[in-house]
Amino acid sequence: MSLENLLFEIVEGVATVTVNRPKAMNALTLETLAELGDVVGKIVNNPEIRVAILTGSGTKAFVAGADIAMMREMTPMQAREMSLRAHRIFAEIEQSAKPFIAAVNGYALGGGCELAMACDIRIATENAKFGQPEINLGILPGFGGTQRLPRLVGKGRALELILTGEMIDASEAFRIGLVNRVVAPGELLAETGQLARKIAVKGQPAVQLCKQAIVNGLEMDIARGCAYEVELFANSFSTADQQEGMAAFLEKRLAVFRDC
Ligand code: CO8
Repeated sequence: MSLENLLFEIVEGVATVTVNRPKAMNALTLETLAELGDVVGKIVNNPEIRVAILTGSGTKAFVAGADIAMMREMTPMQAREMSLRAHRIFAEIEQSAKPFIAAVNGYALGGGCELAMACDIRIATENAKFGQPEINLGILPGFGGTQRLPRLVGKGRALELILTGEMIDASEAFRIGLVNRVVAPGELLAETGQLARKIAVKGQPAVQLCKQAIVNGLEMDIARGCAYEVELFANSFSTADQQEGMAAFLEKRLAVFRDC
């Protein structure tokens, strides 16, 4: 698929996907979603890619939501179809064994906030703004916001954001745990890249088992989650990386992981 609305590059095992519709604040159309689905599939299936970064082009917006001009004429069936499509892509990001980092460079509203929340880690610039303004359009969040936001920040804060439709700035997003870190705008890609590379040099089986344990375990009660961890932990002892990691520590040298 040729990419008209996204930029995609891979450097040293780190893929960067940039939503590139700056004239519409990087709002997501059906075409943009189709391209995103295609690129996420490539990231998941390409063994050279170890970590992915999602960001928006320009300095104003990460993604200002689904494209309102496009949604305006939608029937309920079409809205359902678009919501389902996005849910499938966002679930693929979440369920992928590879870590996805959202580099939030401006407005992350509606579907944009939901895309950032489907990622595993969020880093925002000082000028970033987050919100679920769907209520002001007479609809509700349709790309997972009603589910992921309360899981990230708690029921009360999620209800307040979703029912008022008000935006919060990056420092408030940091305070409530919606983002991991806030950085100066000029430092976003360097900081995010540095974090991605720190993860990319780890042994991939361990990275993948950690993500699996946390993402799936969060949906379980604590007893089942801990039992799940026991099984994944045991699996990690069947890897060459476990032998290498422990031998390297005892021999006082850096580990050379082989991802197996
Ligand atoms: N859709 C379409 N166009 C947009 C969008 C959007 N979401 N956001 C901005 N634009 C366009 C504007 O229309 C404008 O276009 P033009 O220059 O042609 O007039 C251009 O981008 C620049 O925007 P502004 O002039 O408004 O710039 P400001 O700096 O004044 O404001 C804001 C920036 C605050 C981001 C403002 O544009 C805004 O509030 N945008 C809408 C945000 C919003 O409501 N997002 C939620 C959309 S709903 C959603 O995401 C639901 C997801 C689930 C969908 C389910 C499937 C059907």
